This record gives sequence, C-alpha cells and structure tokens, in this order.
Amino acid sequence: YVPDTGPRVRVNQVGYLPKGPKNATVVTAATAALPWQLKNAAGAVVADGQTTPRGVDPASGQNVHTVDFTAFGTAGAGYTLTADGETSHAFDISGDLYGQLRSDALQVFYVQRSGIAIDGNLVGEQYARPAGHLGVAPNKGDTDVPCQAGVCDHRLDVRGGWYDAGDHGKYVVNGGIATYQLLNSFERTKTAVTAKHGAGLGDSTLRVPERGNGVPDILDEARWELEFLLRMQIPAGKPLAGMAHHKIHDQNWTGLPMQPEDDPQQRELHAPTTQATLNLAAVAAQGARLFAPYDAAFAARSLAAAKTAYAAAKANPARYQDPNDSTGGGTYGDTDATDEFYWAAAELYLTTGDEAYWQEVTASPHHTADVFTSSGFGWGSTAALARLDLATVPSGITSTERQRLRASVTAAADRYLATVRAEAYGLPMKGDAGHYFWGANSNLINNAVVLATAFDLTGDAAYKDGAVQSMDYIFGRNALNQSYVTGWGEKSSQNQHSRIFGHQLDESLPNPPAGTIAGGANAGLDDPYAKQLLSGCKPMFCYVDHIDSYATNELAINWNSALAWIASFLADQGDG
Ligand code: 9MR
Repeated sequence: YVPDTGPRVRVNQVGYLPKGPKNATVVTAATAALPWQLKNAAGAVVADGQTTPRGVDPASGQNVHTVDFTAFGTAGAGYTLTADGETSHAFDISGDLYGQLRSDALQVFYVQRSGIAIDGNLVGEQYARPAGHLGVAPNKGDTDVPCQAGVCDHRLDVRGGWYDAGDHGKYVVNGGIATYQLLNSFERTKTAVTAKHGAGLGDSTLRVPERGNGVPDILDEARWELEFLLRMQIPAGKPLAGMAHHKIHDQNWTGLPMQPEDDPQQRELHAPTTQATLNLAAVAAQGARLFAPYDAAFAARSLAAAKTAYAAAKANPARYQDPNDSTGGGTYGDTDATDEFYWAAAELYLTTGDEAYWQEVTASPHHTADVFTSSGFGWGSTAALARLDLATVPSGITSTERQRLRASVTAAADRYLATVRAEAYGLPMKGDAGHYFWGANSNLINNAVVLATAFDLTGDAAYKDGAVQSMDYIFGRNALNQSYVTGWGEKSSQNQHSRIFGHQLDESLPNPPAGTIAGGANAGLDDPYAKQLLSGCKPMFCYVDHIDSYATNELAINWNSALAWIASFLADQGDG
C-alpha cells in the first residue's frame, strides 16, 4: 500500500500567522541545499532562499530538508512554496487564520451530546438527529440503568453527557480530562494577557442551544458533561456511596453505522473506580469555582459532590478498573491513581483555599516530581493538569512556591521547544515509534498546550512560536501531507471512525463536522484494518483515513478538547 502523499513540499495547509513562525519540510533525494521560492496567488515570487538539509528523519524514514520563511509576513491567500521542482498545497498568511477553528473544535462536543436532540439550525441540517438514550424504544436508555451483574444493586439515571468517541460509551475517566480542558480554556481567559477576556468563548459565540442564557457558551458545553459526571456518583446510603462508576455503555459492541436513537442494546453501569471518582472530584471542584458567578446553586452542588468524591477515594484508594472489562466499550484502565489524587487535591485547594487540601497537594509525590513527559499528558496521566492549574490559577500559594511551579512549566516547555527544533517536521513529539501511539495527536497538542501556557506565564515569544509551529504538523506538515482536522486544509481527515457520522459506510449520513480531529499516526497498529494495510510503516506513516481504523482514525472528546484548547490560544494570537 502506497498512500497518495501529494506534493513533496509539506506546509501547514491552513496557513501561517503574519508575525508567526513559517516553516516547511521538503522530501527530496538531494543532500545539498536547494533553492526555494515562495509565490503569491498570482504566481509572483515574493521570497526565496536555500533549504537546510536535515538528513534522514527517523519518524518518517524520509530524507528531508527544511525551509524557514518566517521573515515573510505579508497577509494574503493562495501562497505556495516551491522547491526541488515541487509545489506545495496552497495556504494563507493571515491573522484571522484560527478564529473559526475555536468554534469548530467546540461544535464537535455539541454533536457528540447524548440525551438531547441535535438542532440542525445550529450545526447544519445534516447533523440534526433525535435525542438518543432517553429510554425511547428501541433504546433501553440511560435514564434507569442497572449495574453489570454482581457489581451493584442500584439503578441510576445517567442521561446526558457526551458520547466518548466513535462508540456510544460514556466514561468518567475520559470525560474528566475533556471537561477540564474546556473549563481550562475558559479559566485561561481570566489571566492570560492575550486572551482578550474570553472573546470567542462567551455567551452567543458558539453553536450551543444554551446561547443567549447569560452564561459563557463554553461553560454551557462543559456543564452538559459535568451534569452527567455528577449523575455517575453513587448516592448516599448505597454501598461505596460517593464513588463514581467508571463507565456506562452497551452490554455488547454495536456495529457501524448506528445512530444513538437506534441502539437497542442494554446499557450497564460498571464498577466504581478510584480514578473515576477522582476525575469527578477534580472537574466538579474546578467547575464549582468557574460557575460560581453564574449559578451559585450549581456551583455549591458541584463542590459538595467533589468533596464527597475525594473523601470516598481516600477511603478506597486502590479500586482500579478491571483491565479485561472491554466488552461493549473501552477500558480506560489505569493502575496508578496517585496522579488523579494530586489533580483532585489541587482543584479542591484552588477552589476552596482549604489548608487540608493543600496538605494533600504537598504530600503527593507528584508535587515535587517532573510531571511533564515527552509523551505528553492524557487521560491516564493527569498530574500535569494539576501542575498547570497550580501554576496559573490565582491562589494563596506563596510566591516562592508559585515560582517553583511556574519554573517547572517553563522547563518542560524548553524541552518541547528543543524537540520542535530537532524534529525535521517541527513537532513537539520525538520521532521514535514509542511516541506514536493511539491518540498521540492529542498528546502532541497537549505538549503545545504546555508551550502556550509557558508563553501565558512569561510573555516569552519563543514559547508562543513553539506552540504555533507545533500545529503545522497537525495541519499537513507531515509525511502523509495530511491535515488531521476535518475541513481544515486542502487534504483533511474525513472518515473518522464513528457510529454517528458513517458517511463512508452509508452515503445518506454525513462525515464528522468541521473541526473534528483524528487520533493520528499510531505505530502500534492496534486495529485489524490498520494492521493489514500498514504493517511495517514508519511511525509517521501509520495512519489511514478509513472508518474501520479506530486505532488511527477515531474521533474522541479528549482529543478534540486538546484541539479546542490550542485553537482558542491560536485564535488569540491573531496578528502575533
Ligand atoms: O484513547 C484511548 C487510548 O489511549 C487507548 O490506548 C485505547 C485502548 O485502550 O482506548 C482509547 O480510548 C477509546 C475508548 O477505550 C473507547 N472509546 C473510543 C476511545 C478512542 O479510541
């Protein structure tokens, strides 16, 4: 199988910010420097120079050169870059490049909502659908869900929330990080100098049915999941009260495509876990401080649930998810809850200022550890979420301590910058197979989030440029010449694994909407379709835009939350 990778000059197909970094990669057999030319839409050469030979790139196996045309900053549409007789896809240079991406990345959460009809007036008629999983036949529904055999005797109403990904499962662990990233995108606007006080995330800015209710739209979207997470908590009086069920999904896997309202399977609650309980504690605490100005009662309810959850986790510190619990839904298994304890304690401290939670924070082994790994944070490694909030959210932390926390963020950012510079495709992810795993597009974006946060903390433009440049990979500056975000770039992913958006299987159904990011290249080839098609692939080639390849081409809320966060940051950099 030889993928069509188009022109050998690889650019960010969306484009470049006028004052931002502008880099490209050329795939060539040449070993000596080559001339390059930047042309405007009329074909006139507006800049030129010499490439920098980079040798063989381990991630792609290709001999490559890089081009740096940062010095050219004239806004316009339809630029192309030519080198070695090849001309890149066309791209823009514009300060307004990413404004719409913020809104597109966030509309994906709305179309993933469970338990509510999707309004075509908001997102387009092709995405309109009836509410799913409300107990209307053939659904068994999420309104009165029993536990798996032997797990519990109660039933819960766990309607709402977002479908996790291409499946119809709802997982507290993954809902946690996704909700955190939406809430954090909003919280950032309170302190980040470039965030322009939440422009683009406020009321009536996004495609949500709650627009116009006086609450910032991104909080409305996050609340849809937060309410679901609160419903997953075991009520007082029941065994393990205060703990959160790990997940709820179908008894057996359903096929593709499958609309939520057509799902006939029995839904079941799975055993509570320490990690799920701490995810709930963390985001309910975080939500409590952010909702306080808009809905004091909801904020109080969230905070109470967070405190109860934290106490329940302390009493049950090692109830881990069964690694074999993968029939009908994913596992989200994790055998270390210390990072979730750190995260939950940090959020509870930041919301309450309570000394007891600060003691929990400082007692955590993560508090003095380096929490930023080269692989980036994700659903199973959440200590970085705590650290980023401790470093950015105003609190009573002493200035010496805050300085230490902030220095840990900039030290990590320095390492990611070094990787961006070392990688011939300019991404903050190292080039060996071990870094290209399931969903790694989100991990590399999360490294860009750390770079962006370092910029917010210091104002040092090198960090901003590193974050901006990191996204070139996502939008097409890669071995496959592939933009991983639907509708963004000349050649973008569109057949992400999804039961709802199954156009590739049924033409009457739409593709995922604009702003949907694919999991990305995964050297693990963890699905049969990728395995048979791509065996032997170099890491950056281990991707196919086919609906069957769930391990390289699924959509997921925790991946889109990373995109939404960075999109909001990028949109704020406008003319920067
Ligand atoms: O994103 C998850 C990835 O980190 C794991 O390696 C993978 C296998 O356990 O599962 C991914 O999560 C999937 C979840 O289990 C079920 N819904 C779809 C998720 C995205 O593929």
